[in-house]
Amino acid sequence: MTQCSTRLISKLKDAQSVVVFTGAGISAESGVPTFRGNDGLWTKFKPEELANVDAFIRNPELVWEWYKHRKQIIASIQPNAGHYALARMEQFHKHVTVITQNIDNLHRRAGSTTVHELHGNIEHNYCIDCGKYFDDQEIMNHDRAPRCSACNGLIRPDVVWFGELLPVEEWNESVTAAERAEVFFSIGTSAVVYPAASLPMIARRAGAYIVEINIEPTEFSSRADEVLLGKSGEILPHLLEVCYQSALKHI
Ligand code: BV8
Ligand code: ZN
Repeated sequence: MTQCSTRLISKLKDAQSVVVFTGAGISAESGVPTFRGNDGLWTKFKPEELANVDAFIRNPELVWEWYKHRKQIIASIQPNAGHYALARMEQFHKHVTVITQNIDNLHRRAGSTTVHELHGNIEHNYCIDCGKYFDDQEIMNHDRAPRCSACNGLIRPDVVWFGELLPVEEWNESVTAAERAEVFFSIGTSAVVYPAASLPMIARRAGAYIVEINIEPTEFSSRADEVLLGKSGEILPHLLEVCYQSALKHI
């Protein structure tokens, strides 16, 4: 287990505001497949065939088959020790902001209260013509691509596809949080999808202490102040034990 440094312990002891930026890796130990790992989703499917609006209009049945498969996985799993450790972090700082690229809702289910979902939420759906909202109960029993009860338009999952803008408020609040962070964690992300992947650099430029947690080095690792190599579901509970217990002893 990679140890966290005394520098990180002292940074966390005094930090008012901590930001945690997460990607698919933090949900891997819950059983959610990642995108770019060896067993990643993009090794089986091509994002350009599935995660963009043209693909959806061209072949809504294929895209719905993929999202229904992922909805079923996500409905059957639980947050893991990493999600719960982040939720517990809130008792030690004035502000803990979770900024996630994940669409699995696991941070909220683990108890995190400030969560910005940059790429949407797979449990939400809406009509592409009139915008009417549909939750999963209303659409999951359709065999074919579900249609809107109000205007018969195609219903889509409320996620951000390639080439689509991120939700403006979520993005703006995430940038503000990154600029204010004293400690910024980047956890379980390959940091290759923009603009989300620009957040660690925004935080670094604003003076935050940057910690990366991943099972392997990423494109961003060289710019982190500290890299903790290992599974987030193991490192985060350990980090809570070591960093915060000693912080509590100093109070
Ligand atoms: C945008 C859909 C502005 C939701 C996703 C050409 C045209 C248009 C845009 C672009 C273009 N070229 C580039 C772009 C920008 C593009 C982009 O960045 N492309 C990249 C790939 C080059 N971005 C966009 O299109 C974004 N929008 O730019 O709009 C715009 C709009 C119009 C006109 C002008 C400008 C939209 C991006 C969102 C795309 N949606 N998915 C869904 O179905 O999920 S992307 C997909 O990647 C997911 O959302 C995912 O969240 C995201 C990032 O992946 P990661 O989470 O990092 O997952 P990954 O598998 O890669 O990595 C997992 C990591 O965890 C690994 O490092 C692994 O080692 C680690 N790990 C594994 N297990 C563990 C672990 N770590 C710790 N513990 C473990 N146990
Ligand atoms: Zn409609």
